Amino acid sequence: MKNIDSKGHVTGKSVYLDDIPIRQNTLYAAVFDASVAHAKIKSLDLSHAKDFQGVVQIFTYKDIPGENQIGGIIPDESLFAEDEVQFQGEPVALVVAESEAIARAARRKIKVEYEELEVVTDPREAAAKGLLLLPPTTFAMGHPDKRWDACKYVFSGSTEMGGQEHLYLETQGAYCFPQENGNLMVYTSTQSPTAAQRSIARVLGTGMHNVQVDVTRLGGAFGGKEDQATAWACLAALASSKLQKPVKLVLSRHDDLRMTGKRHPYSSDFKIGLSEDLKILAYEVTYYQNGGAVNDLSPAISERTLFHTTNSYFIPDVKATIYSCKTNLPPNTAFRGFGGPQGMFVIESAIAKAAQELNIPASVIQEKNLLKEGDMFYYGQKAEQVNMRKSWDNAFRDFKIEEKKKEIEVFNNEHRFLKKGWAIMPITFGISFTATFLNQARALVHVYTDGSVGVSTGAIEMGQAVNTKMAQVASFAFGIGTSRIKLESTNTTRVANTSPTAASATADLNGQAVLIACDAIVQRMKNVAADMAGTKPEEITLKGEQVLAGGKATGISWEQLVTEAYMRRIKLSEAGHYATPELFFDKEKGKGHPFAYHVYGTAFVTAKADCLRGTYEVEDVQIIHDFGNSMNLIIDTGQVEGAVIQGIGYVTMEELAYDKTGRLLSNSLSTYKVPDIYSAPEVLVVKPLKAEGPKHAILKSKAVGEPPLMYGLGAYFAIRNAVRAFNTDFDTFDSPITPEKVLMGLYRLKK
Ligand code: LUZ
Ligand code: MOS
Repeated sequence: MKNIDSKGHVTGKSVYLDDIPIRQNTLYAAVFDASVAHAKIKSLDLSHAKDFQGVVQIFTYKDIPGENQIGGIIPDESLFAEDEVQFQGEPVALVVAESEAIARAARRKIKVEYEELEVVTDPREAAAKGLLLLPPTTFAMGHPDKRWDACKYVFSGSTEMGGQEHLYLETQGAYCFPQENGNLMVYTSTQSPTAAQRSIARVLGTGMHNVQVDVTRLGGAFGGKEDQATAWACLAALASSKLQKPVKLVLSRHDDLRMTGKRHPYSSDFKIGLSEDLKILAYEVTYYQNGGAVNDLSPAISERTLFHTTNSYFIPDVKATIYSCKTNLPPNTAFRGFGGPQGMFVIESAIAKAAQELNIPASVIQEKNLLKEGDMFYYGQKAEQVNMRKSWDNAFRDFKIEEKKKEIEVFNNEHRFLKKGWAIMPITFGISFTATFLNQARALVHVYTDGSVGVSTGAIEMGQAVNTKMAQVASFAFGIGTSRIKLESTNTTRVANTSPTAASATADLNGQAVLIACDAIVQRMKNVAADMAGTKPEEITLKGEQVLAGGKATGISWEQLVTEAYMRRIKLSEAGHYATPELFFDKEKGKGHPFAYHVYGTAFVTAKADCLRGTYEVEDVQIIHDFGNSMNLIIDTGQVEGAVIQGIGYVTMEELAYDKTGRLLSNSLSTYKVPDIYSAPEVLVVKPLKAEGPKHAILKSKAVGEPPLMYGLGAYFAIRNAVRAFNTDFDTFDSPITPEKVLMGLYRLKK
């Protein structure tokens, strides 16, 4: 089944925030933001901007009727700066005017005097100065300290990993208008309508029941709208509520790039110990996470880094510590993978380091330590239905990796300035929000009298086709075609207290809620059908829009059944609630069962480097991916392909640059390059692993959003290996591996 949105997208009829028809008297807002990264505000002069023709009003923190507070996990984030700014791009004032152009022109007339304070942009410097967002967190199993002596080989090193801009096509924005009795209607491009609703209520000093948030779809998000969509919704809501007029606030691309946080850069230290036969016995890692100025989602992202510290390997003695460092950058935030890739990059670097010192391919060490059924993850969860080994073996078989390795060796011997490299990237990714309470969802299902069905859930459609999957679930439950099913917008009055659409878990959580709601309706309908067909409800099945009894046709159609149920005054609506069972986690101990299940897979990646120019190509990416029993292989494969390209961009060409003053230098699409079709690998193969899906996955179809992003890390190591085939002194672990770094590395001498 195709994405139900395909036609709308291709014809341009799909509705995004900017497609919502404008109401009369709509005003437009622009954010005036801090131009320095750390300073006291000595004075703020709004007078010239206020006098600007067409300006209606300018808001600052002084105009907030409730609290100037939008922190999601920890209340440390103000909506507007008060007397101090902490990053360039921090909102200081909101200009509301008759047009967007006027609002943006007028904000330039605002004058601020700053008394500049020390700017810290580097996480290690922040840690050294005690600038932490949170106390450091450690997860451990066993005692690496006591193991080093027993190890035949011990290696240590450091890694750097840059951040990543989300670059959703649709920038952040919101459109609000007042309703009767002080209520507010909010359209906003968010992964988390409930977070927007909650924060708006807090800022306005009102109840959540006075704020209705509605989302049709997003033009992409990738985590960038999990927490960071909230500010813009609050700003538009504040202006709309105060002025009692519709107010629209949409960030320009430049404003969005400058004002919003990104994936967290990490700087890390590792120590890895191996036995003579290359079993990893001990691993110790310290992460310095560049958190930006406030917490945002950093505590949860830190946790996921800790959870993915050992990637796809069993290691008996592990200790991992993370410092979430407070710097004067925009608050870094959720991004597809959510701290996972940063953790996996370090263990893969540690293995690569050991391999290069031992003069063997990293895959030899990887292979010997792959997670097996029943192994204990170092956070206390037992590994079950482990498909790691299987995906690895299938990759070797299906992609003829041994042959490919030999071909590459021959190629490298025959070419002086062209070198190829290869790498294998295994992934193991935990599915569930690491904050256990978020693993819940609700759905509201109506069967109308004509047999058509309306489904509302807490899931946000953001291009990942979750609505298509929800339609498939309802179609499966009712035994009817998807053309009868409509997915409603996500609206806080229909489905309340939603968890963000995040953590790859949205189809699972909301799908189960849809299934529960549909099944309750089906149960009631079966009673009616049994009565109509003169049999028992257990005998009834609904299939192909027909009622079957004992598997045989009854001649009763779905429509007839619905009509009869309605005439008998049977309830044809239901709200389903789902909470993932069996999850728990003790944060103090760092132990528990945080994930419903894991997603596994193996990617084989090859790259070619031009060792005169420093340029490179990722040639092949071939993947065995564990979809479980995919309910929609077209959509799921698309997710893998997109994630792989995004992952490759992350570790190759996407380089965020801030200067020492905390100014984003890569602040436009001419200075921040994302992969295009020319940088996509020539060969991208995604083969599904044949494996039973776990019971907590919706219809046994595994979560697919984030895990495959981490295959992209294989491109880093493949390119690095290609360059090392030319110069083995190129020995750093510094992502992204830009062509500049490759060029500088070609004739680099080991320190
Ligand atoms: N968001 C979140 C996430 O709030 N908690 C998570 O565990 C998570 N994991 C991945 C992506 N987003
Ligand atoms: Mo996310 S990184 O918002 O699943």
